[in-house]
Amino acid sequence: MHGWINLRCSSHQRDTSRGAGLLGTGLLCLFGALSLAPSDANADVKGKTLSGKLTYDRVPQTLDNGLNYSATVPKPIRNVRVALVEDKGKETNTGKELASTISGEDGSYSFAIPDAVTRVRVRAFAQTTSPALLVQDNANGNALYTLESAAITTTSTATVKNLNAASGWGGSYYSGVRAAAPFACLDTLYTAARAFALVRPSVKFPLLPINWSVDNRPESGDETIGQIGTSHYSSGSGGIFILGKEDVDTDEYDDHVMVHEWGHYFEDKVGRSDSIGGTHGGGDIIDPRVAFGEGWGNALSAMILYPDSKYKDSGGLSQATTTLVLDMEANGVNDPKPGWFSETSVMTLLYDIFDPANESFDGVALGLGPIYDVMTGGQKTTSAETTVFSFIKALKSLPGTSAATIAAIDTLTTKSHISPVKDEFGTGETNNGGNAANLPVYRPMTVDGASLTLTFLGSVDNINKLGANRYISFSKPVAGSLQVIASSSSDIGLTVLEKGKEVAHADETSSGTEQLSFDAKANTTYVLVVQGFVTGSSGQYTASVRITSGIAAAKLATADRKISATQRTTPSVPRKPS
Ligand SMILES: [Ca+2]
Ligand SMILES: [Ca+2]
Ligand SMILES: [Ca+2]
Ligand SMILES: [Ca+2]
Repeated sequence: MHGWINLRCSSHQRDTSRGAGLLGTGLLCLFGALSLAPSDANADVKGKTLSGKLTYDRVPQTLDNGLNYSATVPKPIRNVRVALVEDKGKETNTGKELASTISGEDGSYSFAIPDAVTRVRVRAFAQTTSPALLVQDNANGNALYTLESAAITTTSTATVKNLNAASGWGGSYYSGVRAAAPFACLDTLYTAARAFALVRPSVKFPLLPINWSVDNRPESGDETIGQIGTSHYSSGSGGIFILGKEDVDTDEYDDHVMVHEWGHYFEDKVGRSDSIGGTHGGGDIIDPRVAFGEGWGNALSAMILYPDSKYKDSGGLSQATTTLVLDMEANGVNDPKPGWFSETSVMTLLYDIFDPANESFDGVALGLGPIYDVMTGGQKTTSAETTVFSFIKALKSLPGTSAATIAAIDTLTTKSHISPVKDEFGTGETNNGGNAANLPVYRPMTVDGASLTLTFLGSVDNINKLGANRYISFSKPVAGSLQVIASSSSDIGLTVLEKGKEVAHADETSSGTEQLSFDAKANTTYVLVVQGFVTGSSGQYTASVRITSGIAAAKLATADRKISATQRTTPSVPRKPS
């Protein structure tokens, strides 16, 4: 069971028994001056109630100057578990939990108070129930954040007590507990999950832990002390990590950043992503699986936070700098090389599919429902890899899609320099991203047919760039063993995938021949990704590939073993888009 961090108002009885380590962020008066009733000795009143509203401080972003603390507004703490705790005049941890409820959409809560009980506390957990989200301190034993009142005397028939989780801002730095931050994280991702639940009520999102800490900073290392690299989704732990380091980079109020990471959680838990991750940014001609994954996260943030189409990241000293602004609605901006390999093209395209038909080239207004259907339908089951081609193909194939809508989708993709999509393999695509070797997107091969020569671009700066990755599709009418043999003078690796799942992999030598074999199913489309590992060089290099029936010969004897591709590929997906 989780411990919990008590963000309560208790200056009159500061407890030190649990130690600064667990309390971590210290204590803060959460709802202003206490107003205890003059006497709590009278327990005669029957049918007592305690009610109120729970709020947190929302600090808005600006386009140029980071967070604007002077414009802070209270927002309701929605859908969280709220406990009524008996107060015995001692530390609340030992107080008996008398009842629990769920706060309303307006942050309201209400309890019936047992007749004999005259002193209670209200404890709100940073934990929603539907969908299930929680915010924990990864730098403090994954303690669950809570917001707790001081003692409340309940001798009247109806007692009202409102609680506000304060930002802790002291005018030029955080002088108090940042009690609002965990609830800001929670509220943003509650909004994201609810948006889908509203259009598709049957949606089921599994529990999502959100890891936030004042210690979470952009350093690689040990996440249990706050070295989280950057805000990111971790498929390993199934949780999201959010930056919180004051004067460096905080993300709890950067709601687009948070939803972007939630988009990766969405793909992982209810959809599918074949993205290989790695460094990325606007203007890259990148692996189309990465371009789709990052474009999806950015676009989703603006869909959820519509009509705020501008992704903003605040940071720096006093959080007073807006370090990044990306407008999902502004097609072509910061997109010098548009196309199926550009995350900027993908994000503006996806956003236009969602938003109203509000630009000369934008006649599509599908909203979130069809996007959910595609992401959990055709995009999840495609035999190809998850790219803009598989997404658009599935979108155009949704039942009931009119010819006019299909034509309008084609107009939109054309605006992003993507040819009208015919299938999930990008057949007929004409935009080669500046090098003829980048097309066709997938090269069909015949088992026991001719060999194929692939050309790689050694000038790319990372192995997740388009020029380092080539895609082959193949199938076989009858089941049986297949072998793939690829020869190159340079360093390459082979991966065979079935609907995005790896079925075979070979990356044994630094140059020479890679080979693998696997048991192929009948009439099943496989994708072979050949990855070239030469970067930062000049010129091109090739690999010759054959796919034949039978089992590959024993692995070539070689002393030249090397680290595996999985070790070389960045495991998590960096957030900062540029
Ligand atoms: Ca930030
Ligand atoms: Ca647009
Ligand atoms: Ca639109
Ligand atoms: Ca639009």
